[in-house]
Amino acid sequence: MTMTSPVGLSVTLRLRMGAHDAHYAGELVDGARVLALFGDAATELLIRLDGDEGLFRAYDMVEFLAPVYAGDYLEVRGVLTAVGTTSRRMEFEARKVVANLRDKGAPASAAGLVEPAVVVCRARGTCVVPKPLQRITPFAAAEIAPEAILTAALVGAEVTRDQTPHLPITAQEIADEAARCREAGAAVVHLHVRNPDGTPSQATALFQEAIDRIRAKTDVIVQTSTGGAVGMSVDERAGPLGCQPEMATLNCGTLNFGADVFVNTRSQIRDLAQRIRASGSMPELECYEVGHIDEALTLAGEGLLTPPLHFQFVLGVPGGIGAREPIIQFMAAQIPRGATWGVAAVGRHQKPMTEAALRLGGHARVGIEDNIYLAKGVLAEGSAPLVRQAADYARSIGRTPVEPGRARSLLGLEKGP
Ligand code: KMH
Ligand code: ZN
Repeated sequence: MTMTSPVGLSVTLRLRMGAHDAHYAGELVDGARVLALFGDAATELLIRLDGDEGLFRAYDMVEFLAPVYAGDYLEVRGVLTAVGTTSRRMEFEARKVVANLRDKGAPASAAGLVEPAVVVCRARGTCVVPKPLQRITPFAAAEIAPEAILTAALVGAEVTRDQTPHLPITAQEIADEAARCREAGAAVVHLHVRNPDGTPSQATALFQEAIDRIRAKTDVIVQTSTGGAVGMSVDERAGPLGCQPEMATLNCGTLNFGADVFVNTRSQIRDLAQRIRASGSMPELECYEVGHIDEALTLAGEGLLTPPLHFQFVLGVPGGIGAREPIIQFMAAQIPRGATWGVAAVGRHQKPMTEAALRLGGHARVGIEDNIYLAKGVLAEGSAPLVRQAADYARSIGRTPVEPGRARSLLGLEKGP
């Protein structure tokens, strides 16, 4: 992925202040002239982002820090700091890089470089581009990678057959569903298993049976859960690692999880990270809060995770971070270059957040673990229709759902199934 978000997009203008810009005595350039340059930088950012000049709505901070004279060269930089539905937040800085000498003894034309450059003005403001004027496919200008990895969360630990008759329970039902999801565009299946009575299990033998049956039918990447169900011990949760899965989840922090608490203490996270590494699996870093990203980065700093890192932002869990587009942008902006990210949003948030993630250059997870409805009041007949819906949307904005082989190389997964 060349760029995960347009946040950070910058433009630079450099130009000379002439005698016509000198408004006050002593050839002093007025501050409004510098603000006009900030306006031009903002306009270029909007053109690059939206294909429209947009409107400057308000400055919320302006600081004039040094005088500007005729003959000065100014370098003006504008940076995009946040993108809302129509609003675009920016920061600006103007620096004097060349100045006329203005020395009594020197010729009037004497000038030189200003080193280091002097900051003459800083500002922060908000521009607006109304939706109908956003001509460019959102964020196309930010070089969104064309390929997208779709993950199908087939089973989960919380959904019951009372809620939906389309929940797969037996190994064969799970394998059939995995194959249907692969057909619909999924490259990865996020796997939980159930006991015959439908209750959640992390038993190695049950996972092995499901994985064997999946392998007999399809080539998807199998990503086993190490989250299991709320209340399970770390030993129990680590059961599927006995199958040496290609990928395994690593939950990066504790949170309120509906009426429960999903406990992942710092020592438990480290314990599971070590067990995942020992099993030869690649961790998928599940982050339900911004701080969980920092915890994952701390683990990487401690040498417990090895890049390339793959993050899953889990949004909309009651008690966890909200499911809103600016949250995705913010979370995506926190991860290091070379890392990949996806979004898994729960319930009614699944469809809009999947679409937002795909627009923003991320990957996405759908499936009945997180959401049982295809549309309002319409139960999804398994996870495959949800995958198909996401794949259709991806293609409609120019992104291609990849096959498992390509997903393996995008994720940096060395070993195959
Ligand atoms: N069932 C949730 C408590 C994971 O798979 O790692 C945890 C979960 C995350 O589903
Ligand atoms: Zn899960």
